[in-house]
Amino acid sequence: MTEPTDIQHATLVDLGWTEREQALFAPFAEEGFIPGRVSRVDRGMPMVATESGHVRVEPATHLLKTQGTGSRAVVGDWVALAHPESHDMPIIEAILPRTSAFSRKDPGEQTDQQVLIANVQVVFVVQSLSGKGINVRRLERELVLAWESGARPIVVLTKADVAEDIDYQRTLAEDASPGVDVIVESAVTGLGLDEVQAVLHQGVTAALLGGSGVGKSTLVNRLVGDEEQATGAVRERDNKGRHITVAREIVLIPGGGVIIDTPGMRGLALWDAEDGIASAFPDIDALAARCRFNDCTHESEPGCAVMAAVEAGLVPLRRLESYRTLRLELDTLTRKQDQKAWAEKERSAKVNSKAAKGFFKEHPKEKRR
Ligand SMILES: Nc1nc2c(ncn2[C@@H]2O[C@H](COP(=O)(O)OP(=O)(O)O)[C@@H](O)[C@H]2O)c(=O)[nH]1
Ligand SMILES: [Mg+2]
Ligand SMILES: [Zn+2]
Repeated sequence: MTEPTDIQHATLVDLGWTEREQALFAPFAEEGFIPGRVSRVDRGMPMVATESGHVRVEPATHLLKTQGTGSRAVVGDWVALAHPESHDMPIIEAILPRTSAFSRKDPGEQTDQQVLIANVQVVFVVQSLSGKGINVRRLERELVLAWESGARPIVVLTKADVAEDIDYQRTLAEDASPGVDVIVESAVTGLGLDEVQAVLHQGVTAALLGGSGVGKSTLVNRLVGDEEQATGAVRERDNKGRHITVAREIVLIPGGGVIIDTPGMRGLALWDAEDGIASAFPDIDALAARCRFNDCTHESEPGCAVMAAVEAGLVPLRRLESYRTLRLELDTLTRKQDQKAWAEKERSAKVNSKAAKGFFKEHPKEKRR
């Protein structure tokens, strides 16, 4: 059985629509809105796959005004479209509630969230085994972000055909990702592709996360089996003539399932990743609960269960250092968020007191009441 991989002719089910979306969409269907899924966004302009084609739509400006940047449609979102006669393009009227959202701190802002992908069940965290090999620090950070999204992470180690020390690298990856499956893969020999394929089936949306050049798009091409069809329309060539992914995009997998390829992401700053850290470091998280002090930083406090475990050789010091670095980053973000919230409160208090003064000036005592 082969599902169409052409997004132009995809059904909603091909796109990942389930009973959940059906139920959420019911009130919009009554209003005559059309359902669709955001397949890509180019400079704020979304493309939406619907049952009657793949169309460019207008962003939901009215949503932005009333609900702020959190209401911007991202790749993977299910949306309700309207097409008033006065408009060239359909308009996003509503975004269905998300089951998961992959976010980071907006690289351009001090304290803003940037949602990148919505409604994925699986995040493939991709690293290359070739060259210098896997980057454990980066892997840990990617796992925190993947867990935080609400999706299930799976580690994929690529380029096994040109790698050395595969077993050693696999052990490093496994030690850095407790409770997470690790797949060793090669797009050249086909090793591990069946394990990736096994995760993908109808109703499942997966996203690829990983640095530039680790082999994400190549993996997608192998899964789809037809390079041009998979990515030809949305890939561009860089100055060396290589294909590069320029936008996050939805690709349909033959046999069912949807995968979202992403351009290599450089800035992966954490955003509200409290739960993500706990899930990515279940070993340290469990130990931390036994420290004498609630706010133990696991550096020099007496009665620190984490340091005791490191000293006993149960947890590598390197892993504790990663944990501390990520915690510190999150705590710094939280502090900045608090400061911003405080400043906003002050400002609105000032505005209010100014307004009150104005009121009393315009309404002298005797005229009030
Ligand atoms: N030897 C080998 N090369 C690969 C493999 N997967 C990808 N590559 C190569 O790695 C380079 C980057 O791959 P690409 O898929 O564009 O990486 P992306 O930036 O993560 O999408 C390309 O030259 C690919 O041909 C693999 O499994 N084995
Ligand atoms: Mg790519
Ligand atoms: Zn401690």
